[in-house]
Amino acid sequence: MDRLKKKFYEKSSALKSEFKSTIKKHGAVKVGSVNAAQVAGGMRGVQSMIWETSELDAEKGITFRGKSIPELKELLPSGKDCKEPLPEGLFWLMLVDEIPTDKDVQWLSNEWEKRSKVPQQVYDVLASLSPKTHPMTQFILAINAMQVDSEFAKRYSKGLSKNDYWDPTYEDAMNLIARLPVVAAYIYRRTYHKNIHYKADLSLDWAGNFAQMLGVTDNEDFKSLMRLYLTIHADHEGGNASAHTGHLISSTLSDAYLSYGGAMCSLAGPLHGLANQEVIKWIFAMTKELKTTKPTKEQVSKYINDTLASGQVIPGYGHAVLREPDPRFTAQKVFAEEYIRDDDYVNIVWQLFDTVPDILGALGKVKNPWPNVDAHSGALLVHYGLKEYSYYTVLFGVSRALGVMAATCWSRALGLPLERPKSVNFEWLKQAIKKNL
Ligand code: CMX
Repeated sequence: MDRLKKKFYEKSSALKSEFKSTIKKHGAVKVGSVNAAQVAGGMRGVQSMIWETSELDAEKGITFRGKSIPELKELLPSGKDCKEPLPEGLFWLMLVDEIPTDKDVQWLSNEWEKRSKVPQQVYDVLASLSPKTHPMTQFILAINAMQVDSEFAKRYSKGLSKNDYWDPTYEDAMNLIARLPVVAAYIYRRTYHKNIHYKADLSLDWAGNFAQMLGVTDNEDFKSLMRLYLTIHADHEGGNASAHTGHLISSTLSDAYLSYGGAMCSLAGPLHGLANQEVIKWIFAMTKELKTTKPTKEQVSKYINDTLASGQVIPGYGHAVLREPDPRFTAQKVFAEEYIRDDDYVNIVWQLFDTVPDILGALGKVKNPWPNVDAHSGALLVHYGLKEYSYYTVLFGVSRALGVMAATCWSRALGLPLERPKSVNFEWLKQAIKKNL
């Protein structure tokens, strides 16, 4: 048993007994209530899932095992000659609730390197797809094609004790995370760069290597951006659409590849992860229409109002939970202030930050007029030459695996059951409202 797995086993066994006995003893205790708007409105705020790895607060934003993004930047080991945290460290923290040492993180980088061989059939599946296929569709199919290697599926088919579900789930989680950058970079190169590929550099960390395989080989700042990007997108507690989809699928004992493929179908929606492509697409359309990359505040305001008047949302703004600017937006802004000087698209992102909230606020119905994570990322990627915005959600998807996979290990270790909420029809809801008025 490897060192991280052993640590996870010890921690999760202890919590499992406490979890089981607490629910057995106090399972009937009421811990909240649900109103009619929550029943009808996408279950906003309904507490109905155990998710150990991170927590989202409407005002403070995301914390990973209680640590904010600025704290992660202080506490987690960083890359060679780089100030940004390594995603390996965040995975370690999310999985076993301990800040890893440099040595731990080095071990994890090596471990993922060892596990990174992608099954041939993934390349065969991708070869059968037109390069015009949306990169998220390619990514989802590739993840599902990796299922051929699922340790969980193999061991389950031979007869696996419930107490051991966590073990092959850990193996699948580690293998999936190790392989995602290889697959994602392969999709990028086949789609946009004539199928010319870059080999992994064994001396690099997980994110640095991903930057290398994408083909941005000569820019250390881009590697730094990837380390930050893959850290801050990693988890957003369990209720967001992609994490929740993964959680639901995995509750049926579908393995990590099938459940993560499903999570990615959810991330590919424009109200969720696809918003990162929509933001820069919208900014490009704005600069094209205005015939300038240095628009005035008046021009920007008019463009925002025109978008709203056409019945569309402003991509990158608003959130189902947050009620303040997203700390992941702020982390990217801080990065840009430090690494990038006077870039027109970055400047537009900041101009939007100065303009959009007042306009959305004045509508009187938008609960959160502030930017979310997707408002900033495109301009940073464009700055480093990654202009193919249809690819952006794949980057988000590589990162999100860290949180969803760590949480999936916990779900199997705690023995969480099949998810099965109750649906009702409108008549039931009307009667319930009448009864409780
Ligand atoms: N632009 C215009 N209108 C917006 C808006 C935006 N950015 N955000 C919310 N609204 C509107 C909603 O469409 C809704 O209008 P109707 O009542 O006419 O249907 C109203 O304001 C109330 O919505 P809300 O309660 O504030 O927001 P929701 O929780 O329903 O939705 C979200 C949240 C993110 C889907 C929404 O803010 C949105 O569509 N944002 C733009 C897309 C986006 O950036 N998504 C990425 C989110 C982060 C991520 O998951 O990656």
